[in-house]
Amino acid sequence: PETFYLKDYTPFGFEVQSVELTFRLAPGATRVQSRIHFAPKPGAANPEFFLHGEQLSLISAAVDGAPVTPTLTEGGLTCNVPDQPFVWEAEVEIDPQGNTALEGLYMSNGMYCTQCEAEGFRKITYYPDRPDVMSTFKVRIEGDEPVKLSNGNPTASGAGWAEWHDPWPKPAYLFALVAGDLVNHPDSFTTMSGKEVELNIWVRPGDEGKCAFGMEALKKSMKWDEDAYGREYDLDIFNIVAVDDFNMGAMENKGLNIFNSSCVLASPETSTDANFERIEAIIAHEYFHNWTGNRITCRDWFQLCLKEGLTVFRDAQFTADMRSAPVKRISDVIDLRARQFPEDGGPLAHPVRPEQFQEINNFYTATIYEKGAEVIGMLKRLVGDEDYAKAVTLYFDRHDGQACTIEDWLKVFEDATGRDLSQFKRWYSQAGTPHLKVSEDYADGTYTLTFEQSTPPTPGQPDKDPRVIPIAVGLLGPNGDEVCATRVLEMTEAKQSFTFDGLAAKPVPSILREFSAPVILERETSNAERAFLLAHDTDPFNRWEAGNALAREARVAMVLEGAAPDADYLDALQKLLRDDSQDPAFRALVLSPPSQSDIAQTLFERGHVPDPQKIFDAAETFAQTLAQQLADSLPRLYADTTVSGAYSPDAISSGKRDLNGRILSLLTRLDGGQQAARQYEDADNMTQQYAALTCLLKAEKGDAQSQAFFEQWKGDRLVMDKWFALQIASAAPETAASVARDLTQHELFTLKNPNRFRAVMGALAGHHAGFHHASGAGYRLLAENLIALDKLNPQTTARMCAAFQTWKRYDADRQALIRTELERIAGTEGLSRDTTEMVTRILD
Ligand code: B3K
Ligand code: ZN
Repeated sequence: PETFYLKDYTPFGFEVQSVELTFRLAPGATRVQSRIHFAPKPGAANPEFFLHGEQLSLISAAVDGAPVTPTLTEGGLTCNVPDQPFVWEAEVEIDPQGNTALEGLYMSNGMYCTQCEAEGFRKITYYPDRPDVMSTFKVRIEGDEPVKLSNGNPTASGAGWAEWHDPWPKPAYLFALVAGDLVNHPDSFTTMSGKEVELNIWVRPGDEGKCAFGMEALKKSMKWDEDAYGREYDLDIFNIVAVDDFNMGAMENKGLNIFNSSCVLASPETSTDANFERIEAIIAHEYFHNWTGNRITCRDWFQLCLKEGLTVFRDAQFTADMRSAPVKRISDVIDLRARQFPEDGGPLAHPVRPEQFQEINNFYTATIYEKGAEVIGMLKRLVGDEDYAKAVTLYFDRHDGQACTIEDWLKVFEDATGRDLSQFKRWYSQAGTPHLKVSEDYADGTYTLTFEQSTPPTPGQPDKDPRVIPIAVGLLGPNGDEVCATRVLEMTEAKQSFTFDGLAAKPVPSILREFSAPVILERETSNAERAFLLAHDTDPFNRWEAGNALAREARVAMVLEGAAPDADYLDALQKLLRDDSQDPAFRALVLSPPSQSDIAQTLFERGHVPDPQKIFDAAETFAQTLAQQLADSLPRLYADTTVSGAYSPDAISSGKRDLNGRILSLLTRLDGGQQAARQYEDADNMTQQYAALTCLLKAEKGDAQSQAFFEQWKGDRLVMDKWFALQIASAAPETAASVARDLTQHELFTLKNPNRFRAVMGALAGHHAGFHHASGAGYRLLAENLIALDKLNPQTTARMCAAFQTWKRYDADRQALIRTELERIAGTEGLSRDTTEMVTRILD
């Protein structure tokens, strides 16, 4: 397959002045007529007129009204066109019904919908399908469907047709069309300049009752973007549509966001607290794209982090403002370490701005999104809040309506602050997570911290240059008081020292507060010091981090030395659990252990070969010991954290329920599931029902409840996804793969719905000891299903291949088993470009 390079960027030779599209909808044979005004760009001598197009049947084409016969090529067409402005017209036929890839125009439960990012528009009609080609769109939809939506504002409609006009020039990847039998949850929002905007969430009949929360989240997002960034909405109407079959979470199409129904539909009975929080964040994310992504878009797909990193950063700020900032930060770092660090440390490592790809859909990664957001966080920390605001305002002023690059983004910071960001730019060009080694020295009241940075080689990048690393540091005195408030050290050299004067005694340092840079901190320290920080640090992130390090060291000692769970750590946990002055959500986070995959990564980094079964056993032993030690207080703790009264998904109640769920899981280890069974019976919301069922299944006491749950919810696809996933997540390591295999035979399992596929295969891949069971059954099952899915849906297949990315961590036997499966996938005839690229990179 062809490889595309950043260095090869060339602008398109034509302006697109306007686009008019007419859709005659029919499931197996939709006709799309296009009428596009092109004008050669001044200065471009005889540019090639190439339009992308895939899986299209060309019916007719004309230039300035005269029929033409274009040359059809691989992936598009070329045509002779005049050297002055002209009108291109074409009619194509497409097959939405047969489109199982869920890219372009497809059908989900009888409803038409589109997904164009990144390169799906070319499956709708012939077009220069690249983000730097922007135009206004007029769309006419003809069909019997009662609801017909597209981007922009509605202009006219009649029996069997509707017309839309989007006045804001946009790239084709933001095009959207929806048609079907939908019902709406309406509302409105008055913008800061007093314009009233009509808001709708469109869903399948029956789902109307699950829209209210999403609508509130949307209004909060609109208000927040005005308050925090001065960004106002710019159309008369904003529509959100929920779709069951969707490859990812949601899509920010201009004025017509399309959502995976799992990321917008919510009700207390069917959604957990975690679902509510995620929905709020994704609605915000897509809405915020209206400015960071849509009004200012990307010049080419190598610049993807320009919109994604920034929009993730903005949605994280929003969540921090709506909920608890420290809890959000801790959760984000847990997520970064779980998803981005393994990517950065393995065969799929790539820079935040990649320089090459075969299939761009394979680059919607944790590196582009989450590390992309971390880079913006560092920039903000370095320049300060005020200059950040100045620079971003300049970005909006200077680049509104443009398709931009990372250079444009950094330039507004340079211009607003006078800083030189050329070294900082390495964060965009160098892959890999820097390791930061710390050593310390104290003499005569002066404390010195010395840092050394190094980044391991990544594919195609053997050597790395030192980066700019903002290191937020505070110092605590021996009695636990802070003797030096947070200071941001700006590291630019490979090795660099910083001093703190006038100290009465050797301090305890709190380094990388708020996780001020996405690095791996390496520091020789003691458990006593960690416990001290857990008790006294003023930075909540580092307090959590100290507890997390204690947990990690305890696990590592158990796995490597067969040690007993560390007594001091158990002690510290108990104290914290009982400390009612602490936010329950924070206590829940401290109580949640590092994931088993995380421990495997730690062991690997320290030169050991991780044994997944041993890691699993250590986790079990630890939890059992903790439960026993807390035996006397668990019932009271459970009672104290139980939330009663009407369900509300707010941060305080959900934090409390999170803690309560963790206490219940400890309690279940002692009472054989009695309390969990009671909670299951009494639960009037999914959070408590699901938490109880999880505990019961884990204890192998939940057969009856699992059956009942199935009967109660078999009609609800989203709840059934939870049921599928939970069967696997709660299975023992030796049975996880066979449980998953049985579930693929279940009547409700289908390859056609990405949510269901992810529920089963994602749960298998997420069961560390089960997936990596020495039998290789987990690897085999995943490979078989990836091969089957690839024929229908390459995008979701390719994404799931990442489950194998950590394979080099494990022993030779496991590596051989995985290699066999990867080679089997790679050798499959007709394998998609998406999956081929992923498997090849992982194998390399
Ligand atoms: N921009 C979309 C993701 C598109 C993925 C294409 N494979 C959603 C988002 O990031 O908001
Ligand atoms: Zn996004």
